[in-house]
Amino acid sequence: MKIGIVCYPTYGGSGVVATELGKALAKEGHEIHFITYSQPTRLDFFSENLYYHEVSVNKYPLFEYPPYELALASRMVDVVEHEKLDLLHVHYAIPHASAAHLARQILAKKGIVIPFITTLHGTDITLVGKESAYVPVVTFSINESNAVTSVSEDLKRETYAYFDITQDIEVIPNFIDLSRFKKQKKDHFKKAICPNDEKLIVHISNFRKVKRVQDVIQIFNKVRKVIPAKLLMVGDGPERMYAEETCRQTCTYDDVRFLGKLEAVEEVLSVSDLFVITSEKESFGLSALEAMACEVPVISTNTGGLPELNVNGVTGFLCDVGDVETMAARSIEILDDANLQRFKEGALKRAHEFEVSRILPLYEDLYNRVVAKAKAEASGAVLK
Ligand code: GMT
Repeated sequence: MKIGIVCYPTYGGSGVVATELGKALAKEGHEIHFITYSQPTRLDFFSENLYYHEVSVNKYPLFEYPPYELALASRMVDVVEHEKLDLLHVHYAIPHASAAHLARQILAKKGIVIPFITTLHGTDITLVGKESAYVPVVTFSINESNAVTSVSEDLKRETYAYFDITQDIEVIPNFIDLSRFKKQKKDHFKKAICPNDEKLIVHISNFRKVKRVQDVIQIFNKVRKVIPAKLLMVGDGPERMYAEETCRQTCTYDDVRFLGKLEAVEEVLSVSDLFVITSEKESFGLSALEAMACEVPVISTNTGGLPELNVNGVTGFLCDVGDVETMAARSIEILDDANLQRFKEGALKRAHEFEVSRILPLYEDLYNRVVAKAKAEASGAVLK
């Protein structure tokens, strides 16, 4: 099948999922065309089945806000027409779903049938999508999609609760490539960070407000009073500066390292003992799954889709948002040498349930159904 994938090419989870999905589909022999404004971060190699089409927006002086959505729709039209695509799969509702709808209409006028699938990732519904300025467009473009998927049951519930949705939403969770995300032997790295055999706690995110990174630091400060520990903060974003400031003030700065954005997160995860994710909202928690695949137990909040991934008492613990006291106590429990191995094994076992080879067929099955239905509808329309 020839599939166009539209996503944000940045470090965010939705872009990662879209890129990894495209790569996995290409391996299965599908022809994948990425349509976005810059090369997706994890798409930095050559494969005969992968293509990248850049969307460029001219910064004409008249435009205070360059019309990206229109440039994207036009590029979709161009790629569908010339590469003879069967399907568009857009990740993140805003503005990708509405641009796909526009492209589909333009192509229909040319007699070309192009169904589109929208995958909801989280903040496109839980934060940005709920802004009243976007609600009508988000609702409309979800309802107009040929199919809609969400990355968790919770996100599906939330979408139905907030928007007037007439469309079926299929849940297809995030997935993991276990050939890449696996515990590697990096003893020298562990020794360098934890010279006295301290336990290593890690947090990975885009440091947005929704991640509550200050909670991570509070938890760490409580844990290190009981267990010698170090903290690695991976990623970058608006809250990083405040987080660093807090570390300086609470005198833990020497024990905390801010590593910024890292491509090979699996190397850091390979030497970590505990992953902490304190988000206020989290539709799935791909970073927690990546940690689990590297045998790292997870302390998470019990919000959004996290309880669908992190199994309380088995792969880690689930705690109320902001309850740093309990999160610290549970962290200490996991890091206790009498328990740690059991949690590591639980985390890895659970990660296997989200292996890409298990999830990919769900997308392929959906693609086949959507394309077949669109073709049948089109031929029915012609016959009438
Ligand atoms: O976590 C982020 O802020 C990035 C965001 C995105 O849209 O790129 O991630 C969302 O999509 C990921 C992939 O489906 C999910 O694993 C994340 O849980 C979700 N983030 C939130 O819901 C906050």
